[in-house]
Amino acid sequence: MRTLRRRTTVALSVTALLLSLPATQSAFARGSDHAGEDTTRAVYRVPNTDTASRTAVNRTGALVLSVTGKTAFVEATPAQAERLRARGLSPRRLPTTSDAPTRAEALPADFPPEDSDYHTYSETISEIEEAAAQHSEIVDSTSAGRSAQGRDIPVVKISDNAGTDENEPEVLFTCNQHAREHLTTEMCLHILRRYTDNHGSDPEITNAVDNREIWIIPMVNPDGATYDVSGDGYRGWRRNRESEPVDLNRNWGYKWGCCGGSSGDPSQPTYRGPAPFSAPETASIKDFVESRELGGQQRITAHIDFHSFSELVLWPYGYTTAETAPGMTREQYRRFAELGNAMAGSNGYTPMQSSDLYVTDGSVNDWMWAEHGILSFTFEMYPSSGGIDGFYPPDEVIQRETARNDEAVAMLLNEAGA
Ligand code: 0X9
Ligand code: CA
Ligand code: CA
Ligand code: CA
Ligand code: ZN
Repeated sequence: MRTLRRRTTVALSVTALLLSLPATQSAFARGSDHAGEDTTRAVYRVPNTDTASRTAVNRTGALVLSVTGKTAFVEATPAQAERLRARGLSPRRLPTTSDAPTRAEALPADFPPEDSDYHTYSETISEIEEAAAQHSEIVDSTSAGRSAQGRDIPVVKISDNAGTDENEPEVLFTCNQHAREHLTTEMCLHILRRYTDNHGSDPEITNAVDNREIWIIPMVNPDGATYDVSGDGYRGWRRNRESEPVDLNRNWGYKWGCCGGSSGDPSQPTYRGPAPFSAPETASIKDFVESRELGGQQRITAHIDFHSFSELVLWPYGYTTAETAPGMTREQYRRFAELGNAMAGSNGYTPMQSSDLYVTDGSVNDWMWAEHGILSFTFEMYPSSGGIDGFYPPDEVIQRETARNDEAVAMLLNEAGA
C-alpha cells in the first residue's frame, strides 16, 4: 500500500482520458446480440419463488434484484422471461420507467442535481482527505491498489494512534462492490464521519476507536460507480469496467464458480471472470486483507459488505444451502445466526443465510470466512423491495438509512473483540 494523496493526481488524469471514450454496454439500452436476439432488459415481478427457483432464475442469465416474501423482482431479457415461464414461474413485466434512453456520450461523472448529496468518486476522495486533515491522530488513508481503469481504491483506517499498528481487533467495512448501489458508499462515508467527528465526545464511539482498528473501503468498484453516473441518467450498471465486465461479488477465490451461483458467460450480469481474483478490484482487497495477517494471525475479525437493496442481513455460506459445511460447524453457524439476528433486530432488516436469498459462488463473505475466519456479513440496504428504482433512492433518505445501521455497526465492532 502506498499513500493515497500521491496517487490521486495520476488517477484523476486517467479519469480525464476516460471521459473522452464512448460509452458502451448500457444495462438497459435497447439492443440485440449477434444472433439477433432481443437483449433489452426489463424488470419482471415474479410471485411464488423460493431459494431453488431464484437460483434457477439467476442461472438463466436473468438477475434477482430483490425479494419480499416469495415475490421476486427480476431483471431479464424477453427470452430469459420465457425460460422462467417454461419453468412454471409467472413473470409479469413492469412498465419501464424511461423509454429507451439514448446514452451515446459519456458526460462528466455526476449525480443528477436532485441527488447531489450522493458522492462521486472524486467527492469520496475529498471526504476522506477532509476527515484525515481534521482528525489526523485517528485517521490514516492509503490505497488498496488500482481499479481496472487505474483509479485508486482508498482504504481508511480509524483508530487511536492511527499511524501505529497496535494490537487491537480489526474490523472491515466495504461498500459499492456493485456499481449502482450508491447508497452503500454513503453508508461507508457515514461510518467514517460518525467515528471521527464523535471521537472524544461520545463515550461509545471513543471506546470503539481507541480499542479497535476500523478499516473502511467506501468504493470497491470506482470505475463502475463512475460509469453509472456518467451518462444521461443512471445506467443501472452492476459490474466493474473491464472489457469483459466482471461481477466482483462472484470473483472471490473460495469455491469460485463451483455451484451454479455465477455465470461463465461474459455477457451475463453475474459473470464470474476468467479466474478467481481476475479483477484488479477484488485482487487489491484480497492483498489488503492478507496484509493484515501478521505473525500467522489474521487481525481482521469481523466484516460487513454493504449492498442494496432488500433490507436483509445475510451470512455465509452462499455457495450451499446447507447450514454446516467444511469450515462451518454448527457452533460457528449459530454465532453467525445469533449476531445476524441481533443486528437485524436493531435495524429492522430480515436476517437469513445468504443462500436462502439465492445461491452465489465466489462471493466475498464465503472467502472472508473460509479463508480468514472473518465474521463476514452482507447487508442489503434500503429499500425493502422494488425494481431498478430500488438502486436509486432520493438523496433525502441517505441520512435516515445510513444512521439506521448505527447500532448494528456498533454491535459488530463490539463482537470483534469477543
Ligand atoms: O447477488 C449479490 O451479490 C448480492 N445481492 S445484490 O442484489 N446486491 O447483487 C447478494 C450476495 C449475498 N450472497 C448470496 N445471496 N449468496
Ligand atoms: Ca433530492
Ligand atoms: Ca489504535
Ligand atoms: Ca493492529
Ligand atoms: Zn450488490
